[in-house]
Amino acid sequence: MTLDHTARLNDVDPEISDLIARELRRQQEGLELIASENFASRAVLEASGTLLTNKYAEGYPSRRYYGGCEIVDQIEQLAIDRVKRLFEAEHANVQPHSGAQANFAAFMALLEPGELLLAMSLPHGGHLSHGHPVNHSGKIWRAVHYGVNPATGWIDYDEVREVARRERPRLIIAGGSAYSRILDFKIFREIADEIEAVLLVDMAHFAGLVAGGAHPSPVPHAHVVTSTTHKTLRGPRSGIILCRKELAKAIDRSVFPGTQGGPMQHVIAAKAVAFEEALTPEFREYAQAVVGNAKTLSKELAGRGYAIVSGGTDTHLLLVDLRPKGLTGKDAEAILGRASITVNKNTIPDDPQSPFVTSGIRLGTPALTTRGMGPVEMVRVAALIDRALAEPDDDNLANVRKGVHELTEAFPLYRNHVEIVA
Ligand code: DSN
Repeated sequence: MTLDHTARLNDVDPEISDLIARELRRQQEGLELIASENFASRAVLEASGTLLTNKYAEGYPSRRYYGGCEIVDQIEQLAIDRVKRLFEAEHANVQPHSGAQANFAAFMALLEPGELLLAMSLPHGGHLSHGHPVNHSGKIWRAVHYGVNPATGWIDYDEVREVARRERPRLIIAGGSAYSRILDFKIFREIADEIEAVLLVDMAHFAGLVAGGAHPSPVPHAHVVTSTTHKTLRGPRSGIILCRKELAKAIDRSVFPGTQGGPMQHVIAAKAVAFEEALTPEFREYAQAVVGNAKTLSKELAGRGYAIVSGGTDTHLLLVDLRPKGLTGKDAEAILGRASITVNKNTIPDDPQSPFVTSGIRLGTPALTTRGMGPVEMVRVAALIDRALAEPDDDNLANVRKGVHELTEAFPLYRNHVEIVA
C-alpha cells in the first residue's frame, strides 16, 4: 500500500488534528501569562511547517556533508546575517535546537570537564542548565551560585564579586528565568575580567526586548551570548549562540559535530522570518509595550495587596510573592487555571516552600501584548486574577472565566486558523 502524501492531516490523523485544534482553542480563549511563552506569527508557523524538514544538512553553509544543500545554504545564511544585524553580533550560530542545547554547546566550547562555573542559583531565578545538580551541566562541570539579596530581591553585585574572587570560576553566567530586573552586564564583565573568566549571558528571556531596544544589549560586554528564539523574541521554539569572532570556530565545532547532528532547516527558516520581523519598527513598539504592560500589571497587583519581588519590574516578567494572601504558588496556579488564566508557580528568593509547592507565581506579558493588549487590559487582567484568587469557588471562577473570554474575544489570535491547524 502506498501512502497518500497529499492527504491533509485531519484525514490522515483525526486524533492528532483534533488535539491541535483543541490546543488552538485553549490558546485563543485563555489569558496566557507564562513569561516564557509567546504567539509566533502565522508567517513563522508557516515556515516551520514546511518540507525543509525533509533535508539533511550537517555542516554549515557551503561546508556540508550532504548534497542538495544549495537552497538550505541560502536559508541558513539569511538567518545568520539577519540575527547578526539584529543584535550587532560578530558571529552567530543558528543551529541550536533549544536554549539548553545552546548553553551546553557553549559550555563545552569554553570549559574543560571539571572546571568551575558561576551562575545565578535556580531558586533565586537562574536556570537548570546553568550547573544545577540534576542537569548534566552540574555533573560535567563544578558549579557555584550567586543569588539575590532576599530582603530586596535584587542581585547584589558585591556578593557576585566576592564569590567570584573567592572561587575563581573559569566561566561566569548572567541571565536566568525569573529575574525581573535589568542585569548590569558592565559589572559582570568587570568581575569576569578581574579573575580572567569568560562571561556568558543567557538572554533567552529578554532577547526580544534587546532586539526591540527596550533592554540594554549584553552583546558589547559578553564573550558569548546564548538565547532561545521563542520567548520575547517571538520566533519558533529554538536557540542561537552569538559570539566574538575569535570564538566562532570553537562555538561552531561545539554545536556541530560536538553536540548536535543535522540542523532543523524548517526551524532555521522560521528563525530567519522571526529575525526579519524583529528588525521592523513595529517590533520595537511591541518590545516597549511588553515592558509597559508588565509594569502596569505589577503596579495593579501591588495595589491589590500582592507583594512583588524586588518591588516591581524592568522587563517582561514579574514575580508575585503570595504569602500576604495566604496562598501557595501551586494553589494559585491551579485556581487561575480553572479560570482560563495560565501562569506558573515559581519559587521566590529563600522560599520556605518546596519547588513543587512554592510561595509565588511568575507572570509575563509577551503573549498578551502580541494579541494587542495594552495598559487598559492589564488593569482588567489584574482584577480578574485577584477576583479568582480571592474566591476560588466554582461559581466565582465561572464568572471570572466569562470575563477572560470577553477579553480574549476582543483580541483574536490567528484569525484564519483553519489553514494553520488542518
Ligand atoms: N522553561 C523556561 C522558562 O519558563 O523560563 C526556561 O527554560
